Amino acid sequence: MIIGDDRQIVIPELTRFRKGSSRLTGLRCIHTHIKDEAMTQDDINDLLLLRLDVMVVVNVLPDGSAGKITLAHISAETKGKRYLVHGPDSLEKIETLYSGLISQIETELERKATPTAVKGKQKVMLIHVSSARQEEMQSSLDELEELARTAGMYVADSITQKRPRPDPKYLIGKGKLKDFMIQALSHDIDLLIFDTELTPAQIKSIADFADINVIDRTQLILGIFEKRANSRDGKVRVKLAQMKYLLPRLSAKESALSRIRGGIGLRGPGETTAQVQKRMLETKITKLEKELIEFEKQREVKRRARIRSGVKIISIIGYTNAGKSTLLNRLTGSSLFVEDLLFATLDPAARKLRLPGGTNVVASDTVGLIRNMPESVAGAFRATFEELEESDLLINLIDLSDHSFEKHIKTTEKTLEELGLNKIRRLTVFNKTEKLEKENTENICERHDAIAISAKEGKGIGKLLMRAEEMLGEG
Ligand SMILES: Nc1nc2c(ncn2[C@@H]2O[C@H](COP(=O)(O)OP(=O)(O)OP(=O)(O)O)[C@@H](O)[C@H]2O)c(=O)[nH]1
Ligand SMILES: [Mg+2]
Repeated sequence: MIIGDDRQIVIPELTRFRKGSSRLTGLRCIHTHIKDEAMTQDDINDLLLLRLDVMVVVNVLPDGSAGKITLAHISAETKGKRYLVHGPDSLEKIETLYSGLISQIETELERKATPTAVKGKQKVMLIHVSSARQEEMQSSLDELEELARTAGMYVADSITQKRPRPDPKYLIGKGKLKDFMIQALSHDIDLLIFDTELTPAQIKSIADFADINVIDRTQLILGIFEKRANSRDGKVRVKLAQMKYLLPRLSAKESALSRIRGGIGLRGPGETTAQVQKRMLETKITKLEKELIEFEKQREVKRRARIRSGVKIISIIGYTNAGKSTLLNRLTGSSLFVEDLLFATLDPAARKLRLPGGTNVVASDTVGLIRNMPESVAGAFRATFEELEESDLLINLIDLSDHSFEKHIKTTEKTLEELGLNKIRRLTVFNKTEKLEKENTENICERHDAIAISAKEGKGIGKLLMRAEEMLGEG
């Protein structure tokens, strides 16, 4: 039993006491109203946002004794009203109604829950908020959905919300956010993913809003990178990116843990521990950065050796999932990891290759690009891109079968410019063209002065190699 006063009630973290997969919290909130009013909208919001078993209002009579009682509970209906209110009525009536009610609702909720096909996967809801045009929003959401799928999640729902300027505190209006939260909770969502980078303050205030996990696009990408990194080098980079993302958000996370519910705010007790954790994190960051410098030195040695040998370097760059690793496999007969997932490659490989005219070269793969690459991630992987500097030729590989291929080209252009790599000779290559009309492909190729290939089926590879050798000879 948790007892509050006339101002607030502090509900501690109770999940470890829960048994089974109950869909409600197991908490019943009973409170009094001294004015002669029954259930208020705030009471209902608390019921829905906290997934309480029931919300009970006891009206207090002028002499201090208990009067009529009102009871509200979450409805198991997926459509229509999300809650039901009974009363005001006498205590006896409400009591009869109450027996067996909760287990009945839970059974019903369980029955209507997640289909078995997605069991074991995290059920997520995506939220995109911006002032962009509808199609722009949708294409961004599509990509977020791909990212979520790559992370092994099940996307149950997604929402777009047009807003000229983001709300500094909640990103969207408080009312809208409340509606989204209730929608998420009633669909039994495990996680909300925002299609943007949230500020520390936004994460805190959104997480304080309801008992639901919230992450942003950056965290999702970091999570994928974490799963994908195999080499020590890659692992250190990802860890570093994660810590740099976490550092400014530490205090926010701390107080979200010791969160106060019921719509009444109070500072969590975690503020000082956050300071300690911050210092620890800073120490770890310094250590990892040192380790990374060691890696850079080793790479530098290898690089020098490569330059001395005079072997030309061809690097395959492009948007994530374009087929870069597939192409490198095709060119060099290797068997690098290829997957229809974003960021399959985090540990780029380099392989020797002999071109048709007899030129020996080294061909290398790169980490895929994505639009709006989070700064923390970009920073940690920048060095691996800077190595592209010594390339004699860049093969810019583009998945022509992707509707957003023109945006992908722009992202690559922008990245190359930022890294000062736009002076290096570049060959534009369209991949996955076996999926498209030949005539159409030819037109696009002409416009972009590009070569069409299918890395998967091995089409156009000879032409690509010849063109590459020609370009290498030119300079
Ligand atoms: N239809 C078709 N699919 C292809 C072709 N080339 C590659 N793919 C597929 O595209 C997906 C991505 O290929 P990868 O080689 O992993 O792509 P990547 O560019 O290395 O991707 P990341 O490492 O994740 O950035 C895989 O499912 C491949 O089988 C092609 O020519 N045609
Ligand atoms: Mg790859």
